[in-house]
Amino acid sequence: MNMTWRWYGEGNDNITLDHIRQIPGVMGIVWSLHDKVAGEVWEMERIQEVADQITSKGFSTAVVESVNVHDDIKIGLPSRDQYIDIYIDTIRKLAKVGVKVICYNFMPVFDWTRTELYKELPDGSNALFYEKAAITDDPRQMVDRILKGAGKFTMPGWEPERLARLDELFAAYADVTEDKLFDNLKYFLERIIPVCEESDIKMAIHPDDPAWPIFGLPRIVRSRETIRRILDAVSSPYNGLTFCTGSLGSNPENDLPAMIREFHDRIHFAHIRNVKVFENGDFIEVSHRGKDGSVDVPEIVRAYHENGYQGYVRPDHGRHLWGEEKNCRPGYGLYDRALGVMYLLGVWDSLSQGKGVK
Ligand code: DNO
Repeated sequence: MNMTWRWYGEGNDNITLDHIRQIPGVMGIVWSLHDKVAGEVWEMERIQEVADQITSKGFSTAVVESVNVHDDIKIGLPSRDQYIDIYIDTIRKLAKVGVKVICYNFMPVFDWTRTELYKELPDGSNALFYEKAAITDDPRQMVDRILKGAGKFTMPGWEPERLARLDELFAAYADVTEDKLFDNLKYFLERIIPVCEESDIKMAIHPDDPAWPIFGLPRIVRSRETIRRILDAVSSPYNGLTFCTGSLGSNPENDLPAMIREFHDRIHFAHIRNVKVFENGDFIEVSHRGKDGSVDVPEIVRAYHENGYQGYVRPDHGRHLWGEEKNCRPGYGLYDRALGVMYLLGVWDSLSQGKGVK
């Protein structure tokens, strides 16, 4: 497994590349041009500038998370072709700085959703929480609540500029059913995958988080069947997955190790983290340790290990510890993610004893 770390860029993250260098085993930085909105052109100079910062500290630039997909592509408007052309231009440029995997999502309107950013855990740390009953038909309430509770950093996909257009966005998705969204994803993939094959960049779709429809919007990456349908729709290995155990693990019906065993050769990026799911369906993000939550993290690592997984991995989210609350991006502090790296590598290394699996 090739361990990586998500970094939001200079001046946009409280964690520096020098901090990350001190976490054992991290080989690559997962990066993006975070100020770019979906559909905007990525200039080569900007790409090169961030890639140089990353490589100058000895890290690989192989994973970009995310190049966001414009809503017109998800909705299937005639203007989608022009946005797909821009996406293709970005893929070609990213290939020039050694990018091998692009993580993206196809969730309408929102990226991942939580109802509380700093819910206290029994040990006094705090973490992202999802309360089912707090998600009503009115997304505006949720948005106000999240923006009010936020510190100096936002959650990805919850940028205030974007949320200001909420009513307009909801109206635009009014006729988009699950099947229509799926067809629009297929259309997008059919256009970009040949370019990915030429450029040797693998697309890795991120599952919906939580793994069910919210606010009446369709969600199509949430279970074994829905994932199989997407991978079969365009059968190239360049059409692959970001397998996020926290997102898919929000629904206890998802048998995560079995899904890894089925999809491993199409998983290009693994987000490994734990969630504790309560009986009423609420869930909270907890430490990576298997025993602390509902996701059997050692079994997840074992499923990758037994398949000789060589792809990219990141510890994904962590709790906020030791004064991090509101001083780091929600879910993206330094300490718990660093503990997560060590836990994941610990399990991996113990499985590798004497077997020579890197
Ligand atoms: C959350 C992330 C997601 C992910 C996007 C990919 O922490 O995993 O925001 O980056 O869904 O486009």
